[in-house]
Amino acid sequence: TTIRALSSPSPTPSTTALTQDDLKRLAAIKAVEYVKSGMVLGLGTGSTAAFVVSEIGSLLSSGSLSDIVGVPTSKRTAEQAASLGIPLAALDDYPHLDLAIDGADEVDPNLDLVKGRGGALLREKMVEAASDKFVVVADETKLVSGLGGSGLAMPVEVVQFCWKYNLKRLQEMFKEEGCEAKLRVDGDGKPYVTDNSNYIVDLYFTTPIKDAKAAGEEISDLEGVVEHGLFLDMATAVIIAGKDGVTVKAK
Ligand code: ABF
Repeated sequence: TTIRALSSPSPTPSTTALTQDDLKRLAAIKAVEYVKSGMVLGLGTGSTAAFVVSEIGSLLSSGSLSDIVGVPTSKRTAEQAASLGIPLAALDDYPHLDLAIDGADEVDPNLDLVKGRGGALLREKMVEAASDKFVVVADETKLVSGLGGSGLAMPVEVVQFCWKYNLKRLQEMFKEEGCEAKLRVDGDGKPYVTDNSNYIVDLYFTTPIKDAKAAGEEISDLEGVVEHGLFLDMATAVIIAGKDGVTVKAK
């Protein structure tokens, strides 16, 4: 069901067009309406999630929110939250969260997601799976008809040991989708290392994945694969900010 949320007063034609960052911030502001004092919150990773963390920090410092515990999904989110005075904890101490809010790279019509282009997919999936509610924030560019359809990366976190072996197995697994698998590297060409000391193999498809559920299970069965970026049947609501306002799609 799609509930048309109160959209922000649409800019008069004379105002400058909303930038992608404006849309991300609008989605973040809408998502923070789900946050209540006393909650244990999963804090997402990425530029849209960063707006959510910033909003929560502002509400805490203004006194509108209190008694929040944040469980971060990456070291960089932990740093941002700590700098804003958000009390932090880990799943070891808070195995049951009230709500997680995070971004996504792709959102399909069933509210299934591709996540992980920010490299934080393992901790994101652990935190979001431990949350009663998982609200996704995204701008309209993330909407796809089928996962993998954006032609951008679908990440798989793998152990460093024999990563080439797993890269080849992943590419072969999706040859029908025209898959090209690439080891993610950072700015100086060295392999990108996740917060969990693993590598990431990014899968690029020329056509959407036919059966995402089966694909997720097959990827997870590969020895040496730690986690993948298919977040299926996990989101409870997706907040999409577009040029004509903010829409909440709920399961
Ligand atoms: C994070 O949000 C990642 O899983 C995903 O890559 C990212 C989306 O980034 P952004 O909000 O910057 O587009 O959860």
